[in-house]
Amino acid sequence: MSHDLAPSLPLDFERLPEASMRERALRVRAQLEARRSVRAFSDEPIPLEVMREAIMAASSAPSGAHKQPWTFALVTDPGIKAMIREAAEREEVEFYARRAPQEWLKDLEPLGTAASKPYLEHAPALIVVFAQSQGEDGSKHYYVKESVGIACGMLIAALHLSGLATLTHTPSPMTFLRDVLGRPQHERPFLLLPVGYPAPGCRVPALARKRAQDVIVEY
Ligand code: IYR
Repeated sequence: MSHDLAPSLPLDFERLPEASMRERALRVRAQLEARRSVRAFSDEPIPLEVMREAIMAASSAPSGAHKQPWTFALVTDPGIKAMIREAAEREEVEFYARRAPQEWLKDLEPLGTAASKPYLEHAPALIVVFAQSQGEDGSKHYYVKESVGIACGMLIAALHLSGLATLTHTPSPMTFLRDVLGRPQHERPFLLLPVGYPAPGCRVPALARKRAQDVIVEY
């Protein structure tokens, strides 16, 4: 059996003194803990170069067999944002009025969410993340949800660390995004992220996060 091993290069890795590792770990935690989901955006424009850099940071995520099974649609066109808002709200009206079970609606109450989604138009940019179920040529992709999920986490972190606010929005179902954006069949809408600056005076729910002892089990 022949093996087609990729050419290799030396790993670029900086070994840090433990004291600076501790310092960095605390700082990274504080920075990431300061991220909040924002539902009220200013319509002020944002530097698109920052968006593109954050998307490319996300696109460096690990993926199954390095297939990089993602496409990021960066939407700033007001007409397209309006179409997305209209289609999303049509689904959300159904969701809140009929589709959602009572328990789900009860769980959403503290967040104050509703079928109206003005941020889809007010936010200066939307990123629609698509998961490619296979390659353009029909080639196999692996661990697609895991890979795209990791890339989305990196995207949210990159945008936050670059000074932008985001919302993780998942209208359900969101297949309409493929039609509105004219994406091919093998691309499945995975996540919709409004991005921008928070509206002046923006408030967020006072939510508690789990403590270390609630989320870490050490063996
Ligand atoms: N997609 C709906 C409902 C919703 C669901 C969950 I789970 C949330 O954490 C928040 C909202 C909406 O966007 O309103």
